[in-house]
Amino acid sequence: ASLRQLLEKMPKAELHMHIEGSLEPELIFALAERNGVTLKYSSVDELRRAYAFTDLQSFLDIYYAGASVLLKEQDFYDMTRAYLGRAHADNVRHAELFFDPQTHTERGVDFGTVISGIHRALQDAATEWGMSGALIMCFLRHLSEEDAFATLEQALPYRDKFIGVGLDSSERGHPPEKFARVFARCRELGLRLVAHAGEEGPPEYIRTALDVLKVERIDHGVRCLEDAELTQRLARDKVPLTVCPLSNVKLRVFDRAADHNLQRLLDAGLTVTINSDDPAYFGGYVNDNFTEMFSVLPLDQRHARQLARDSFAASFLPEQDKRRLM
Ligand code: ES4
Ligand code: ZN
Repeated sequence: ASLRQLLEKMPKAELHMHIEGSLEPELIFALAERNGVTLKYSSVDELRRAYAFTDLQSFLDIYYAGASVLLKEQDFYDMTRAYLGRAHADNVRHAELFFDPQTHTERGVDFGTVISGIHRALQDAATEWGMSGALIMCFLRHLSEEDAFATLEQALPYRDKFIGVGLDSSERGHPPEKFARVFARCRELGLRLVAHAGEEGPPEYIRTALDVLKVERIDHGVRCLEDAELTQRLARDKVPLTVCPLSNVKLRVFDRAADHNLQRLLDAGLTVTINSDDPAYFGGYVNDNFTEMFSVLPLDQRHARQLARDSFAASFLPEQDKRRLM
């Protein structure tokens, strides 16, 4: 079989996907209509044309505007169902999804509405497709530590519906240390910990995410290669990096796909996984991320199998489930 067929067919886990980033323009317009929300854009095409980003912030502004159409439990269900169906078609067998409660609670949507709709779609995907899934609640790092603590309080009645916490949104100027105390509390609660670091921010943020927040995976982390000592540590400790190639190109972390450092990360002995980040905004789902990288970089079948295996190894699945899926 061709390399492309192998990439598409091989079972994989997706570990870095913001569910709000899976809202396709068509669904944004359908939900806006259903909920009587007025958008700044007059058509699907006009909205899609606005997806010309210059950096992380220019994307986040549009991403939060798109999420404004989500009001009811069914909206969160429909969004998640659409993503899981698409992921199932890409042979994703396990998905760990980020969600951003503060984007919704700030607009007056109840925390329970958000998590119940998303969680119900995960249950249905498990029943219908045998897909497993889990939720990771992200704190928006441009907001305060106090806001993060208030969000954690709202989440506690739903503790059985999510497995961990993460940190996302504007990275520069919002170092991991800002959330040291809230992550310490989450750790005491037995939550799994991850954080976005080293996407636009410096390698130092990767170091403090590990040392201060005590995260188990780094989301993105591509800028680690600027620091040889940090790179060696990540390799030695097998800290997974959840890399999102098409995202990095769209947000100009790298100018072109061929400039992406994925091959160098692998050559450095790092544990890397391939993910879609915000697939509706960045031009593709997880298989598109694989096929683009394998078409522009000299990667082979062995790399493909390693990336698939590490996607399960780096997941928060129990060991026996990992072994079953790998
Ligand atoms: C995000 Cl690409 C990226 N980086 C940081 N925060 C995010 N939220 C959604 N996508
Ligand atoms: Zn992300």
